Amino acid sequence: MSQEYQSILESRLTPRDLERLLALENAKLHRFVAESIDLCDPESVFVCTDSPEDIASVRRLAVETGEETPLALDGHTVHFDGYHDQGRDKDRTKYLVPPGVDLGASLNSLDKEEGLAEVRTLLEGSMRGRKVLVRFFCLGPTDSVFSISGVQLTDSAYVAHSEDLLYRSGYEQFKRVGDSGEFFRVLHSAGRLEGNVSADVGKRRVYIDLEDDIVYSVNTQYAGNTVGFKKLALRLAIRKADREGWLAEHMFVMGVGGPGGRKTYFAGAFPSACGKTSTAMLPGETIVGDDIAYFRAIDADPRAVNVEGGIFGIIRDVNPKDDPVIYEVLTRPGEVIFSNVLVNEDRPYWLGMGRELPAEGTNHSGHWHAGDTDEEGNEITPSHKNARYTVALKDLSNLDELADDPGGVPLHAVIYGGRDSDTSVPVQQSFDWAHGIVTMGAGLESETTSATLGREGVRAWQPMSNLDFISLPLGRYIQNNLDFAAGLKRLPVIFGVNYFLRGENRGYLNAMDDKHVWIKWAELRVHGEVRARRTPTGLIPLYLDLQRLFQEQLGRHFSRDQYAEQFQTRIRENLAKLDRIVWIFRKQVHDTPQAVFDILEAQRLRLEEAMAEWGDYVSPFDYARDE
Ligand code: SPV
Ligand code: MN
Repeated sequence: MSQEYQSILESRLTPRDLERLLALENAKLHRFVAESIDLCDPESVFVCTDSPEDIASVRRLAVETGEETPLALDGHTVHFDGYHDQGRDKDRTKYLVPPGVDLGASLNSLDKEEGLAEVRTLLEGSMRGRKVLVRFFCLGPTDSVFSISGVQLTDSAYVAHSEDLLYRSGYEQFKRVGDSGEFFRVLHSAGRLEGNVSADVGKRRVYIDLEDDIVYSVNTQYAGNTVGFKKLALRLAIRKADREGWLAEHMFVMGVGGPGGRKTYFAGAFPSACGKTSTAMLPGETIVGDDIAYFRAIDADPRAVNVEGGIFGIIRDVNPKDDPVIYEVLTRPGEVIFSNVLVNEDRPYWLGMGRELPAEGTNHSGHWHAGDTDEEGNEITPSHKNARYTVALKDLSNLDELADDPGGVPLHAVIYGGRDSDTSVPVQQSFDWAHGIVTMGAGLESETTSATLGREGVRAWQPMSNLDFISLPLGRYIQNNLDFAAGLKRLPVIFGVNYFLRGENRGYLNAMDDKHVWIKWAELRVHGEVRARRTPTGLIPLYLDLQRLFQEQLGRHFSRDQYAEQFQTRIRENLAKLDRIVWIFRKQVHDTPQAVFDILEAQRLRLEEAMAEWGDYVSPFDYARDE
């Protein structure tokens, strides 16, 4: 180690912490820690190992600093982010790129030197008077071809505590690997605090240095901007995957039961707040992960892992009927961090929990009464719409038995879904891998939600639900997805779903649990056990199969009229969507693969032919049955 780093570390770390850090023989790591401490100037440094005592001390610290407050049930705490720090800040999340690198118009990037200078100025002295926690994690299962090591420095014990629940420990892995291998680095400071929340959110920055695999985040606490190994590292992983020939995706992974006790593994991409976690949590099925997946071909077999070890889930609408598994975890003792919920007499409350909420309490706005408005006159909801819970997967009764398997799970199917009120059918299978990747993945649109700052309900292009995190020129990222199929001995089957179709009076056409039927149908299709109808946009279920599945799965009747309304092809809307998508691929993406245009054009021709024959809306009963 250079003399300079050594002397910084020796003067700032206690002998115990220094010894812990030096036990990891990695010069690049030592340098990162020394430089970060020198820049942020914390009062003390805690190097956290994987030991239960160390992990418990982080949990205690989060309460001591006041970032978390214990609630009535044992193990439950609540954390509040500032009123204006309640979602991912897309505008101020930027890629730092060296001169000459062009990521394309849809990616937010900034000259590297300029960005580094700016964020370093904001980080300078930002940790004064506080303790910095140095944490080590492993993305993906440990001891696996999927494993990626990561180190995070943060002055927020809440962030560090969340990471304990969300990631597999990585100190021992760093020790084993030593100086070999790449790793991700994250530096976070909540910045100046007022009442325990980041005070300077106007100077919030999340900058991602793609060359050096370092993320900087400052003046924010919301986990999506600060828990480095969530979406921030996903952006780094997408680059690494591109270099090494695998995929990093914004997807859940789950096991779906089929006839005879069979299990079929699905990965699914949905934009934030569009039913992703509740799909992964369907009662009776098993969860591997709810947010981020890595895919690799191992001996030509497609395999998937959950990058994480926990869930940072949206709590809104978690109730005993719609999300019984999570509801149970949130209402019994056990380690749970609630964030931005309403608290009354030490109990958490949230929108859609299936019971009446108190008319006052403490929430993300401070002390709250029903009817309170903010400075812009907007009504303050009792809990924030993006309020969350953080739990470890090991505390769930439905955790899949292969969740930590170093070889991952076999990837049998991929689902893409968005929030689409008027265009796509509830479920359809693609004609083949490329058709699914292009029309269901790359062409996905979704209406915006409260998981990101900004206006809600605006239709936006959301390729693979990953747009916010794609760190490559988009065409290249899509090509990587197309190429993943090459040479596989078994191809995952691709499906498109839409849980948000609305009828004439704008009401939703589907109940929340209908998704279970779509998934069960898809499971049968993977094994070729039910037939389908061939429409211009994909293969849809037969009515009788859905009628049977609704009865078996939900004990409900599914009528022919419901089928006819939900599964009709809305030709006009589909053509309008194609126009929008083709325009984006022509004007906004500078490296669109030709295959994208070819596949979209073929879809247009099929839609136009159907329109010539049947008109603007085609009944599903009009289509022939496919084998
Ligand atoms: C999402 O918004 O997609 C999340 C939460 O999963 S965040 O950590 O904000 O990304
Ligand atoms: Mn997500």
